[in-house]
Amino acid sequence: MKCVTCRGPAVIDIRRQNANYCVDHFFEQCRRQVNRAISDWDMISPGDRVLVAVSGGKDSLAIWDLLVELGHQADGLYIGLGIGDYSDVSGQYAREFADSRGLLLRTIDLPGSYGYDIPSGSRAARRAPCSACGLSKRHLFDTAALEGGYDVLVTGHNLDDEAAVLFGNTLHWHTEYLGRQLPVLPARAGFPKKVKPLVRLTERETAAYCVLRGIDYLVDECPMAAGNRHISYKEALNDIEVRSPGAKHSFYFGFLDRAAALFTPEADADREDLTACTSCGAPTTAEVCAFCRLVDRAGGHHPSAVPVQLSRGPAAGASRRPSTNEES
Ligand code: Q46
Ligand code: ZN
Ligand code: ZN
Repeated sequence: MKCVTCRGPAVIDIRRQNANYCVDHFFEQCRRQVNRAISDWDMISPGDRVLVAVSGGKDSLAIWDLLVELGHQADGLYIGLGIGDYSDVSGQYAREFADSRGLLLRTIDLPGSYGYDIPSGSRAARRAPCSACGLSKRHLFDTAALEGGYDVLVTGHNLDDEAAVLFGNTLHWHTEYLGRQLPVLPARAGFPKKVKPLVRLTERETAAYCVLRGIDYLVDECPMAAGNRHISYKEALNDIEVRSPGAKHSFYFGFLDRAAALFTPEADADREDLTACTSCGAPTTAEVCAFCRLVDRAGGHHPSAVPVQLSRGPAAGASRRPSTNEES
């Protein structure tokens, strides 16, 4: 197997491109795909302050690494969800990555600051764990990006994620979601600009990128993911991809090119009636936003001070700055 660029020994084949790459040209390929996503959709401008939503998994660490490699000023935000060992270990991977590169990692501890964790909070609130978790993460990432003065919030959604969500939304014709399933959502009152620069790479490629770059990440699936339909959609698409390489790519990018705009009026109309939550000020269609209602039902509370902790680990040779709960 030879690299398509230099004819040296290849370490990975990418069937949808009918191409193999050596280590260096695979890195170059990953950077090129991320750069292309950023420029095609105007995701990040030079000098933007970027906040990366970091889980400790391969995708979020790969995109954080790629953005820094591409010269962007990117901090990370990790949310401790209180999902037992899974959260403890994922937090360690996020901190180790930041420490090894001297990057700024912000952290929010959900149980410590809001008084509930995902397993017990979702039970008390009678919500599926991933629903309570997704709602909590969206609210906290959005709020932290706005309060931290960031220009853009980056998430590590890759092509497999986006194709699987598209598959589910199409299967059930959730047209209001289809109109919002874009790689960029512009900033609006109460929401930061949100972008997904990994949409041109699959999760196999982000995993290979981490392994080849020496990035340690949490391989285990979240224990609360069992029964999540998203996983079965991914498996179905993987089966199709084996027989028809490139199917995921053409499904997702064909949707963006030819169909997404048909659904945006419905998605936009959904968002016209937003007012400020009387409890936290976040945009909502009700008097109190879904996050504040979740906190109440989960038996939690709202923190009196900004709950974001900052830490910048030492790069090689640098001295560690102690964590602080003050905004920089
Ligand atoms: S962390 Fe949260 Fe995921 Fe775990 S509970 Fe579900 S949504 S599966 S990305
Ligand atoms: Zn090569
Ligand atoms: Zn609220």
